[in-house]
Amino acid sequence: MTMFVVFIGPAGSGKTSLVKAYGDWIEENLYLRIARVNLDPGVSVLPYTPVFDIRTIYTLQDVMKTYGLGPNGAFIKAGELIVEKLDEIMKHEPFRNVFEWDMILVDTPGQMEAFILRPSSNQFFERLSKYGNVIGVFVIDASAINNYVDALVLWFLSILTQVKLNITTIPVINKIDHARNLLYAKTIIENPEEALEIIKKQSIEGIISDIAPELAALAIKTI
Ligand SMILES: Nc1nc2c(ncn2[C@@H]2O[C@H](COP(=O)(O)OP(=O)(O)O)[C@@H](O)[C@H]2O)c(=O)[nH]1
Ligand SMILES: [Mg+2]
Repeated sequence: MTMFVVFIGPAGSGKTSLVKAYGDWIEENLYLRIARVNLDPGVSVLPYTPVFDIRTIYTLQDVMKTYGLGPNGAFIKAGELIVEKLDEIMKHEPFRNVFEWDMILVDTPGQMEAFILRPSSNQFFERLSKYGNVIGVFVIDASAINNYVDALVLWFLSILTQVKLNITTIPVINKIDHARNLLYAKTIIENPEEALEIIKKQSIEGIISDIAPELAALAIKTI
């Protein structure tokens, strides 16, 4: 069965670059048939050649002009349009003949909150799951992590995304050449119980000291 791998994450976390690099790596090493899909109407240049590109139907500029919106409103509207135009989108490759591909890598809009965190994403993923297995890759920018709590918050965001979309979502630490200190993310992923103990011992002031260990404990339950 074809697998859809959907790249999700905050703007600038490296989703588009990873779709290119991961797809190339799979093609070269595993010889699988890879299709790339761009769902970001606002991107200007893509480093890969998409089999389907939402910009062939509308661009962010089109949406801004047609609906008289600014960039943020247009990103929200563009997410809703994906669902409104779903039947039309599904008539295009690679959706039309999904069985011709082993893996379809889906690049999502730069503004995660305008698509993933809204109802339109659920409708989109429900439809996608009729065509193949769908998994999410939650891309975390390593340079955004400066301590254990930063790592925990981003990990938790990945878990919330999984809950929201109802698809298995794997947190991936990206841009490791830009990491401030890889130890925080590494410990959270490889040994979350140890990270939980460290967070508990840190004498952090405020609400974080009560909530962070509980978030960590909840996150560990989902592994
Ligand atoms: N240093 C470094 N920069 C990266 C890496 N991956 C992406 N970038 C840069 O981060 C910026 C945002 O990347 P992009 O793939 O467009 O992120 P997106 O908004 O999540 O799709 C671009 O300038 C990329 O060149 C990486 O692994 N290391
Ligand atoms: Mg992008």
